[in-house]
Amino acid sequence: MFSEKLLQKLKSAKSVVVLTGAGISAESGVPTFRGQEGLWKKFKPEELATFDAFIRNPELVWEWYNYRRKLIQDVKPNPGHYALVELENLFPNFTLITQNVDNLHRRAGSRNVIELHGNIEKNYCIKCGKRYDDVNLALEMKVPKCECGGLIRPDVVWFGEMLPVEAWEKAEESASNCDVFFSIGTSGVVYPAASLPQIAKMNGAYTVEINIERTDLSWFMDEVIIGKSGEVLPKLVE
Ligand code: BJW
Ligand code: ZN
Repeated sequence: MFSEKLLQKLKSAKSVVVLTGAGISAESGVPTFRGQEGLWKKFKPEELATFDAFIRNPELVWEWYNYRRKLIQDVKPNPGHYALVELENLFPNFTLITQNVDNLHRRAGSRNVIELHGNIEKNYCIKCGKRYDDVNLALEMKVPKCECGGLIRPDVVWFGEMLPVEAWEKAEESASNCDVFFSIGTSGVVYPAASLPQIAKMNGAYTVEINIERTDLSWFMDEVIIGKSGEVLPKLVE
């Protein structure tokens, strides 16, 4: 399943970086974004995950996030998440960069986690910026309003919005300075996250993809492992 080259690279690696996408949580029962099962009520993520969509139809967007919040509360991390905790224990210099907003890496026990696209359990007011991080409020059926009158939105990154600056800088820095870079369960179509494997490669890292199918990133990867992350990753840390 793994090449000699990869095992050798890992043996001598000082720094390992992992980028994850929705695919790592698929085996927990969290739907991915793209592909048939990824669609919620026939909407594409590009039609729901924007500020314009929220302003046009806050109820619809809020309903989508509530559906996902509830779903996430009811699921558990899977063997893929736990294997990444073990991988972190093996390398003093380990960074887990995730595009996921579902908290499952932290719930599994990962410590050095960079959340590039925010966190679905946190919220803030679009008018005054006041934070509302109580999940119970988030689970209200109607879009809650701030004391200032502004609508409250999930603290996630929508299309056309900047990624949190500090998270992005750390991610770029760790990708530029690692020996082995894993891209796991991401289609690699959403930027700038999808540029991290390329940044790692340009800076000399050994790049490895783990996915159930080839992606837009596969062509430049040093190694492509086709398989479920919940099955492949536990074998890697055995
Ligand atoms: C398994 C598996 C198993 C399944 N095991 N694998 C044209 C060109 C380039 C860029 C742009 C462009 N036009 C616009 C842009 C910029 C835009 C972008 O990239 N768009 C592209 C879609 C074209 N990017 C942005 O807007 C970003 N911001 C930005 O660029 O700021 C600068 C700027 C500022 C102002 C104006 C313009 C630019 C922000 C992007 C934010 C993305 N947000 C979302 C929603 C987050 C909140 C939420 O969760 O609701 O992030 S969209 C959604 O996609 C979510 C994900 O994190 C992200 C990535 O998806 P991911 O994780 O890869 O999931 P899938 O479903 O795509 O793939 C799952 C994979 O798993 C598949 O490959 C499966 O095969 C695999 N799999 N089971 C292993 N068991
Ligand atoms: Zn407010």
